[in-house]
Amino acid sequence: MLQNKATSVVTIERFIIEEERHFPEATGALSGVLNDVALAAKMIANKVRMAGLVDILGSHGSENVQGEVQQKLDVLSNEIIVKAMDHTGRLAGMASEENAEIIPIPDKFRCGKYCLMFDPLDGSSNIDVNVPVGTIFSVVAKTSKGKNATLDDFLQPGAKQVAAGYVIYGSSTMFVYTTGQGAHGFTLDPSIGEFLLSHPDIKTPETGRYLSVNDSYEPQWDAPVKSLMRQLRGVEGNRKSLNVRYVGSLVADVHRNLLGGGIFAYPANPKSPKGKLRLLYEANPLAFLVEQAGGAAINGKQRILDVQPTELHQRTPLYIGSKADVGLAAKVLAGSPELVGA
Ligand code: AFP
Repeated sequence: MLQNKATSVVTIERFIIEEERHFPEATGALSGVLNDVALAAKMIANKVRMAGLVDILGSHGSENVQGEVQQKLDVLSNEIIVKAMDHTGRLAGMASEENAEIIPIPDKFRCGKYCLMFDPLDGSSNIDVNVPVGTIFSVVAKTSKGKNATLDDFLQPGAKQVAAGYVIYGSSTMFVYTTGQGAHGFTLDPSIGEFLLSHPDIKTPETGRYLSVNDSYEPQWDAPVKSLMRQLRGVEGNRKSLNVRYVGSLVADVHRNLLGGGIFAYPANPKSPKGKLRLLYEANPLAFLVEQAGGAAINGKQRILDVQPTELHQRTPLYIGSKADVGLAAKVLAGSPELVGA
């Protein structure tokens, strides 16, 4: 943890500008995108903080494309991000977990060279019980020729991401991001409304302390997944047992494991044959970030960042965290039938 002096804090804006200097050809557009996401995050943080005080809790009544009931804050957060990003001239299109189709840049605004994908408020079913929630985002460069982004621009493997990160709305609000130059964390100082550098160059431990998995699916897991979980818990094989910690809010689980070490797993099961989590909005950005911190992420048979996406709302099994723990998962799961076609 960085000890800032009150007079020498590093704001996220300053850090992003200083990072940009490593790329003499940079136009500043990507820095602008990151700053815009940080602004949207502050607005969402404000709404999340007020959630218990104003009457915006509970289901909004509509269902998103995944058939899940939306919370009001999902809708608000989605709108906040779209409105913060659509007019800047830096993006050629957006894709959100909450929208079935690509979100185009309105005709009245200029288009830019980046595409933004995001899950505006992940873990939103936890809001009613005051559990941390998060925003996850991913940025790729547009590769198609026209003015507006096309589906193919969004369907690039995670290895092509130019930036990714998450915001955790917890006991404090943190913004953690990477542009491929390490993973860096900033904590929101609400008194001045700025994200301040608090966790420069995060390195996740090689072997973890925590295992995060929803155990209630155990009867539905296949044999290799069951064996992996038993090994991670130290009841099979000769590994030291991990501590089980599962919030059920992906950003909170991944954030804790990023700092403390460990593995988060969301295996496939018959109800979710390709897992529950989304490749583009959740797995890819978190995989990029965790790899930059020295960790790893796989779907069980291959590195998440190498998966070629085929659809916008594609789901994937996910095993993410400390290198040694994810390495064990890769070994144990090799040949697991759940992964066929994943
Ligand atoms: P919600 O947004 O519906 O709360 O889902 C959260 C989530 O997508 C992710 O944040 C969790 O890791 C995962 O689902 C939890 O799923 P289970 O309840 O099946 O364990």
